Amino acid sequence: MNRVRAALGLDYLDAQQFEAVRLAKKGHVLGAIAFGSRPDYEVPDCPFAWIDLLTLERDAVFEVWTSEQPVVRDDSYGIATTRNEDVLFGCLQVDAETHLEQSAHRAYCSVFDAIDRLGYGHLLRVWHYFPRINADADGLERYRRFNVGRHEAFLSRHRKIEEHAPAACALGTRGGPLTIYFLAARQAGQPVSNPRQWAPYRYPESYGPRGPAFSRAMLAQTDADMLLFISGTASIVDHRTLHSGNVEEQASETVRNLRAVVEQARLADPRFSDDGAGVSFKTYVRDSRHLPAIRKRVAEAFGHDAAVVYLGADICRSDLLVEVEGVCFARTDA
Ligand code: 3EB
Repeated sequence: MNRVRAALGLDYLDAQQFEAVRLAKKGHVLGAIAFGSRPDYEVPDCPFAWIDLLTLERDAVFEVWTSEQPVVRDDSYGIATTRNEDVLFGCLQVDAETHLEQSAHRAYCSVFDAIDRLGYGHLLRVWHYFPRINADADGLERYRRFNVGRHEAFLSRHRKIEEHAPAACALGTRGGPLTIYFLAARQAGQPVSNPRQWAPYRYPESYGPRGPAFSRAMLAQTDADMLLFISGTASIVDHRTLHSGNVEEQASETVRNLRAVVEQARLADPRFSDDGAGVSFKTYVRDSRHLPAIRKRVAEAFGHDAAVVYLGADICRSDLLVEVEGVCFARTDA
């Protein structure tokens, strides 16, 4: 399998901790994304976005990606990027009030063009956030319009979705633009499927004219670590939402899907393990009253070692109450 030499770091920090990391790891911060209340802090000098979601347990959460190797900043091509020798972090924000289809298409095309020109042509993981995700726009849900634009961008740039779809998630915010941030690499990752679920890009047309272009997970090998990017995972079996209206059951089904994806990754590479430590989750909760029930299930499943951040967000199917994304680090030098 291809190797990414530089080890990556991921932490979910509060404002003070982030400030400390900015100083301690100057020149080694790939990017930072803030979730929570409107920032009253100084905008950092790395690619950065603020995303307007409710944080359920803390004030603000900073998702911070760091690199053992020093990073190079490059904002050509209209996207804020940093890179080391092997991976590139990028972040962009575009207006998403209307014409979401076109906005998504343009944004994705500019991502593809930028990563190709910079020589990091393989998307590993992409995060998408935009407001009113479940709202109707001229007869089609905004999430479905987003899917059309994303799909068309893969076609426009001659990328086969089955081969190139990254791990991803798409969540609804309280306001603001369409924010996209991503990790891309010089070497392709390995897409991982979930035998319990259809590939999203093969969903029936009843979920929209174009399926969502993402893979259930993406495996990337580094010298020191193996990384597994787990896409937003929810209570979906085959292509159907299960347990409509039942948050406990949805949380349990989501855990079964997370385990199935991790198991699949382990088949692809036996050096991968899922012993709770080294796992970070972001858990999206549609209705904050469901937090205790969801937290209970996640803690039962993954123990208290796993780093879990809880965010209030709209999920891309209106009948989904919970979604969990993850990053697993499995050290392979032990
Ligand atoms: C699903 O499995 C649930 O549109 O990028 C999960 C992860 C979901 C990513 C995306 C959507 C996306 O279809 C929704």
